[in-house]
Amino acid sequence: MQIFRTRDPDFQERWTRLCARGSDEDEAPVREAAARIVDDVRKRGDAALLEYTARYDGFAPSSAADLALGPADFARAFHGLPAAARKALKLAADRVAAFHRRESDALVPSRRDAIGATLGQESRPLARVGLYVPGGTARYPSTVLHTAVPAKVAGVAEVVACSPAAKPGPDGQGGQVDAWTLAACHVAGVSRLFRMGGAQAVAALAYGTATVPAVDKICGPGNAYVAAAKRLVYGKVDIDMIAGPSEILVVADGAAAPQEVAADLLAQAEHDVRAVSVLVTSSERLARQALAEVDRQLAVLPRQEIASRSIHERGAVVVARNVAEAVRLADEFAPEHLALLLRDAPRWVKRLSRAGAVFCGTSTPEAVGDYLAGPSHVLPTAGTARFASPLSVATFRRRMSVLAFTPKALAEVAPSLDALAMAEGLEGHARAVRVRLALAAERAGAP
Ligand code: HSO
Ligand code: ZN
Repeated sequence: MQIFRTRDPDFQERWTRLCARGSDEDEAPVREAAARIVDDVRKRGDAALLEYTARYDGFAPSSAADLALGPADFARAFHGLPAAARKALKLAADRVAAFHRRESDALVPSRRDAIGATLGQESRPLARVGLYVPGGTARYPSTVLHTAVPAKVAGVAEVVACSPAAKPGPDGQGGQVDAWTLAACHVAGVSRLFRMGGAQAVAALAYGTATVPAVDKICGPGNAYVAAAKRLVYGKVDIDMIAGPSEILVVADGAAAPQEVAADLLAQAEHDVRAVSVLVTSSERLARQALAEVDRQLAVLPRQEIASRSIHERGAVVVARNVAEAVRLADEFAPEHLALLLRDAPRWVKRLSRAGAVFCGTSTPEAVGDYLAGPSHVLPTAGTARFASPLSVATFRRRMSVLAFTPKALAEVAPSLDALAMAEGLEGHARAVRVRLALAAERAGAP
């Protein structure tokens, strides 16, 4: 884990490099492979989807219909779990729903203005959305909850999910999706889960196949191929964001506990070898203690191999001159997760504007947000918190503007409208107004 200080002569160079973490989906080979797959599924539908699923997930059902699991499978999985597991899923789902129900639509309310034009906006849920739930080395039932629950709160009628099945075991049996993920579909009200992943899953959801319905929007995190495919299908469907590897930036002062700092860094690092964990601290002593503690905790972490590569290849400790400087750097980094292990954490929030989610104080570990705090854990990564927001109810709704003029209001603005239309050389527009004024005059003059 590299360590450097803001007063080092080469600080700016090192910091800029750290901030510039890109994601591998920008790499040409990933983009090209994703484009080939998307194109193939678009053209050949289920046949291509089945081929890629067999090749990449080792799952080869006899018909594409077998890719889908439904409410009966979800209910069976849910009721097969121990009571404590069912309780945990329900608690998480309830808290996520409760938080997202508090979201407001922030609409422009309909209002009649001085000339008699009634103008406003209304909002409607998307009809059908597709959620990508990552598979691979970890399972993510929490991601089912943190995407499907806000979608249902938004009023989406049909929520379908997809997730790659586990690789077949020694018995050769493929197609397994873990019980917790299926149970989460039950709790969240998912309609169908397709056992498919990668770029082929994104393409199937975007273009539709005989088996997979085309959706209006694809949401949820995935690997580099998924991210590249989402970029490719954007425009045919909407997407939530391009998610890169998970990341955390911890800002800690001298009073922070090194054990907590290290645990938060490792909780992120264990996700993925490409995860990014950064500590920015005002205390040289804490920096040293945290480094030692990371090594101690790594030695006994089950996912040590992944976490160790992430920490050593992508992790960093930065020593700042003071807390204000540390907070300024954190904002510049625009992390997905920003943990403030500071004595007066909430006070610093007003200085921040560029983080996916801010975790204030020692009793708010980032892990609480991953599972059951309430706000969705799908957050902008890779510095996109500069402009992007967390997944929310708004992600699943769209607005439409509604306009209604009275004849008097139209007459009032007609001369200006005419002038604008003629200036653009669009006399047809001008005539569409003039014809109404003429008809209105006729009607008024009629006996
Ligand atoms: N930290 C991940 C979410 C997650 N953690 C799911 C555990 N499960 C990205 O925000
Ligand atoms: Zn996590």
